[in-house]
Amino acid sequence: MKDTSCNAMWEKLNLDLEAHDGLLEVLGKFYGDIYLSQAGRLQGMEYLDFVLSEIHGLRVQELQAAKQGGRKVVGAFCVFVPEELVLAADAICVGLCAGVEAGKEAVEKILPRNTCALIKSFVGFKLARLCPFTESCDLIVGETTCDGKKKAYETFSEYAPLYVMEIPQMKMASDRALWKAEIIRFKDRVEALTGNKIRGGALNESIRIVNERRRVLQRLNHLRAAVPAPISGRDVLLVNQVSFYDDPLRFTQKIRELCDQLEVRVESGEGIVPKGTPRLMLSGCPMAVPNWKLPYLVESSGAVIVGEESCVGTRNTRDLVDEDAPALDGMIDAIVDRYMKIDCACFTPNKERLEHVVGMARELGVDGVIHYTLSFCQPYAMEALKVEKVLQQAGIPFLNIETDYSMEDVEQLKTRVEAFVEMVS
Ligand code: BJ8
Repeated sequence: MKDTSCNAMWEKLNLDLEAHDGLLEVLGKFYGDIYLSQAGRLQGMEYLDFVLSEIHGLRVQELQAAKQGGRKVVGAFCVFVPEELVLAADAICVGLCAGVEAGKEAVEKILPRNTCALIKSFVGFKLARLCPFTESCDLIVGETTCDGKKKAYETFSEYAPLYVMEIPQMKMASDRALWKAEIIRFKDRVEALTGNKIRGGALNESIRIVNERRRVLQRLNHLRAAVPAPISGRDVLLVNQVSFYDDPLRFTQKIRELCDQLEVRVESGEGIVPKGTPRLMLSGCPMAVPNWKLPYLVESSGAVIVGEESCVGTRNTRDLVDEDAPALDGMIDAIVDRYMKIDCACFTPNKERLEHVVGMARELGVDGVIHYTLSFCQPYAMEALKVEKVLQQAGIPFLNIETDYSMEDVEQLKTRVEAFVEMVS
């Protein structure tokens, strides 16, 4: 993953080159162990391997070229940020990953130690000057989802060009009105940033582009209902992670090709694992790139993951924006309605999520569900108890895992995961 030809660009972006080299080296090693070591991967995965091998290289070069051509780059940490509006203003939207420990010492000087790993990671990447995506952003969009993020953004704004969207906490008519006002405020902000007025034609096109990406991911998830599973959970997690920062048109095309190959595999009754391999589903907090710890533990314990009920998974792809709204106002309403359907644990009440978890588990024919909560994430920790209850009622085995990005608990987690896999086998 180390590409010295990019050094000049990284230097210009003011990265800490030595620490950055170290990060890429560790990432490369992890990727080799966790991904490239898998047997029976389809040719379509070469695209993902290439994107990962160039994670801080080619895509960042593309962003820099776009910026030189006058386009703006907008970063986001949450699936509530409406990418459609960013694209319609001819800007580029990138998901800023926060899936590995970075700059921990510096972060813990300005944030409480008992803050969730995802928050510490994005602040750490900035403080340690390790992420060329963060450094490429003309604007970073935060949101008032959980308390941890909300308060951390106050600190983060001292270091980065930040804009915060107010996310409702309930789903009543007044909340929808608030969310619509926020979408319009965001539209105005993006227009001011880019100098481009968002018009109906461009918005309709960007709605279709983002929907197409969701559709291809829906297709991929649907294929995983096959027995035996045609693709590993690790690989699909990677697909979802890459969806946040690669060019949406290229990504959709490449995953379409991967799905074509998977369809052939399914039709021939082949799988990535033998028939009878325990099928598990993950549910809970998002796993941002390169957070591969739990999926790797699960799949090296004799099970296969066939679904992710998460924002780096079906929560981000389940719902589409209505494409048929005739005018700009109607398109804004369609965006408002689509994003109000997100079943993040920050909402109260959040019964839809429980229905989605059970529905998905049944559809995919899983033998068990592993609920994944990042330590100190109260919304998902609280909902884990509810998820356990509904799954118990549905007769689906459940395992609750709470962890962070460190490797200290790997052995202990492995023992628990292995025992669960044995139990559901
Ligand atoms: S829509 S899940 S991406 S907020 S893990 S930072 S909740 S303490 S990430 Fe999320 Fe948007 Fe919701 Fe999805 Fe807080 Fe929990 Fe940390 Fe979290």
